[in-house]
Amino acid sequence: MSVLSDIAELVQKGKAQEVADLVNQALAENISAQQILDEGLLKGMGELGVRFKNNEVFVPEVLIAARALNKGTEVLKAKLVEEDVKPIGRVVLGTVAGDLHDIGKNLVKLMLEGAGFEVIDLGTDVPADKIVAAVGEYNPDIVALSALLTTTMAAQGDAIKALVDAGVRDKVKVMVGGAPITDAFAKEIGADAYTEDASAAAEAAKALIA
Ligand code: B1M
Repeated sequence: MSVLSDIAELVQKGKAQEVADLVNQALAENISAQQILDEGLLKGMGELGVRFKNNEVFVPEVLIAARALNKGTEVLKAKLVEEDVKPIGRVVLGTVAGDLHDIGKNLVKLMLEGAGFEVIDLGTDVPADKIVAAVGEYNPDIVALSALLTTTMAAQGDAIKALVDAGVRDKVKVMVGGAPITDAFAKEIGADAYTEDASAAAEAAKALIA
């Protein structure tokens, strides 16, 4: 079995330290950070997601797997993020109100930082008024919003409306993403950009501030 399929399997078993060790081993074998992410860490979480949907595993197992995945991305971060680079822009990032999913958001953060952005991470379950307050406090170039549930995607629109109502919509670009989000939905709520994955999010952010 290859180191990448071992990583995918150990993510599903929630073995955080073993995952971190194997990520280090894969880097030592000159496997690219992107490949480790896609074919190891995310593949494992994707497979677990199918078992979660089929009621073969439940919330505790998924939480433990998420912790293992995060531990693996921490190891990759050193590789993906260049140190001592002057920020090219500032992003306020968060998962919207009612939504606790943060793995995709954390990947977006990693990729944005890798692309040279300073990222203010507001965390999960972030209400619209907190996003407006963060725009006032941090004066970001971009607000980036994640949503993973069909029941919380509307909160991205609520956040944009709150920015309009507060008179600060024109000061920032807004990017949205997350599994249920589509380009059509992003346009409908008045976002400036939608991307399907975290790497594309970093590219889109660079284009937005160009
Ligand atoms: Co949740 N969950 N979950 N869950 N969970 C999903 C999303 C679900 C699809 C599972 C399923 O039924 N198949 C389903 C949603 C159904 C729907 O709405 N259509 C679901 C559900 C129903 C729920 C609960 C309601 C379950 C319950 O309690 N009965 C509950 C809701 C809690 C809440 O938020 N209020 C819940 C809870 C949880 C856990 C807490 C157990 C855990 C989250 C742990 C954590 O995040 N720390 C969890 C997990 C892990 C999942 C699955 C298994 C994996 C999600 C994930 O992290 N994927 C997921 C099933 C699945 O996706 N296969 C599922 C990996 C991650 C890298 O992908 O976040 O999509 P993703 O990010 C992608 C892109 O979307 C994109 O980039 C990333 C890739 O590069 N992206 C952006 C994300 N944000 C972006 C922002 C951008 C651009 C791109 O620009 C700003």
